[in-house]
Amino acid sequence: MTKKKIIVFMPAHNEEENISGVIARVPRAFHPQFEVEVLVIDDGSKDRTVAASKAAGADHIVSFPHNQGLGAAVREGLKQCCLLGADIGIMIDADNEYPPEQIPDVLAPIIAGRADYTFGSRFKGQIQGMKLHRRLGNYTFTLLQAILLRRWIYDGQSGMRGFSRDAMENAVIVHDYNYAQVLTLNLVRQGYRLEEIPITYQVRTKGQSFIKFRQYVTSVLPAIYKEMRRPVSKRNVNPQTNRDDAGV
Ligand SMILES: Nc1nc2c(ncn2[C@@H]2O[C@H](COP(=O)(O)OP(=O)(O)O)[C@@H](O)[C@H]2O)c(=O)[nH]1
Ligand SMILES: [Mg+2]
Repeated sequence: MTKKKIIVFMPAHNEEENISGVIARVPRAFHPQFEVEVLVIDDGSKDRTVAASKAAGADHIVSFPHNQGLGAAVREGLKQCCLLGADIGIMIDADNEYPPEQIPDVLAPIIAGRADYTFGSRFKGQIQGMKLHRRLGNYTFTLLQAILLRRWIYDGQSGMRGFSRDAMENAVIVHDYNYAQVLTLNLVRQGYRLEEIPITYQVRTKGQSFIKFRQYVTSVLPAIYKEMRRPVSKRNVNPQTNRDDAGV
């Protein structure tokens, strides 16, 4: 029997100190029906991110010649997963903050066919080292998404997310700077089923976060507005529980 494919992809910008640790921790044989491959999207790194990824055993590396932004890198990751024949995709930050050991947990609802889009949720799990201002920022942007989607969300900025093939094919990321909020607004509005799984998160010990408060707010808020103004057509992903279809 030919196996199905899971691709674990990592957007990375100057993560030479962290990425090999993440790649080494990816479980490769946790499910008898799936093979697991690793894809790195190197967003114009100026350090040894690519060499470190190769040495750590990455199966595929796509390099942008110039830095394009995290939203552009995740968009490319989803596209490459489809081109490489993945049945399921999962992104995980390359900075060693999220637990690759929990990839099976985060993918379980998709493998079981009960969800199309999953998060490793820090706020449902355990957090080590997150500063208060980051925590408040996370709460605020998560609450905004919950209000816009009229459903509870725990961790709207998670850097660990699983996707069904269908969700990967139809996801739209409307800006290049980031993906966190607009991707969820897009997929949930299309009717894809979201589930959040508790994970353990450890703030990075090497390298720096790229997030600067002013740039984040001035990039993310207009993108959320742009996404919410876009009409999306509801996909028939889950006729049983899809509220719009409930009375049909
Ligand atoms: N593609 C891309 N990825 C980036 C960029 N800056 C950071 N990243 C990656 O995005 C992920 C999250 O970045 P990070 O700076 O840790 O953000 P934080 O976890 O929200 O503080 C990591 O894997 C980074 O390597 C960028 O300009 N482009
Ligand atoms: Mg990080």
